[in-house]
Amino acid sequence: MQSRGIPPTLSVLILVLFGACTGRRAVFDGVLEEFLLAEAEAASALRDERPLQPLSLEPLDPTMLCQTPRDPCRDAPCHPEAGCIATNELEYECGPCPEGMLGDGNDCRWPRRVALNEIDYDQPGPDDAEFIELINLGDATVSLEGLVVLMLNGDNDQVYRRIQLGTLGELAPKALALIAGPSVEAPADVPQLRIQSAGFIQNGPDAIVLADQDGRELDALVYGGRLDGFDEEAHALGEDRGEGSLVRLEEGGAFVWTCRASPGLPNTEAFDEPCGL
Ligand SMILES: [Ca+2]
Ligand SMILES: [Ca+2]
Repeated sequence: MQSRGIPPTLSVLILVLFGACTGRRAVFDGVLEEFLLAEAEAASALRDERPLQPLSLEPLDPTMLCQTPRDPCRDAPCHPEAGCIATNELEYECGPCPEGMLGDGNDCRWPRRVALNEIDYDQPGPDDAEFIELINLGDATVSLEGLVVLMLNGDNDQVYRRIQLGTLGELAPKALALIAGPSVEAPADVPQLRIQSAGFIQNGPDAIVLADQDGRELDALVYGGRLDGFDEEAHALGEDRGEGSLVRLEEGGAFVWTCRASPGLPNTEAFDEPCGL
């Protein structure tokens, strides 16, 4: 059986082209690799006495052989402010993201300024109107994809419920979103994630942590009592005593008790006891 490897004339042609393209190895190496693979396959088939497959080589475009090497940074794969550094003709590295931004240099983004805004964990009678209200404090619309609410049991520091927020979609600046029990009444245009069971928020002392997909804590609230391991600022200054809820009245401020829960609406006031006056 006769070898169907690279004919001698073709080998010479390859060497000539190689010489013409000295310093432009990237494209040439790819072409040469194709020839070598074809020849190796032919040798293997002869050795194994397998039928030879037709040798199919695409017609060569001479202009491709001597192209200027491809610049891997040509298509600007990195964030514009991170910068791109070509490490060879095929690979690149991105510089660090600008200060304050998150990401790996390819993708840089400002941190999502989503925060806890209100919680109603206790109602008179069955706790079927519990809710957690979230707010986008940033100046840009953000996706809630990847964010998670972790509900921690204060007795053992274990997460007793984990709620992924991706289904809430996007949140415009200063807009609100809700995780709400079955009896909560809220404006229809507020994104809502419904929990169809009463008592999904323990009455405390427990904690709620809002975190992103990298495990970074965006916000935290300790309610119904004190817990070790949390910043002083995370502890609510009041308790939800059936009526009302715990609300934040200013950005980053403490949670205080109010008689009037406002699911899906701005928090506007704090009330002292007694409620209903
Ligand atoms: Ca409850
Ligand atoms: Ca509210």
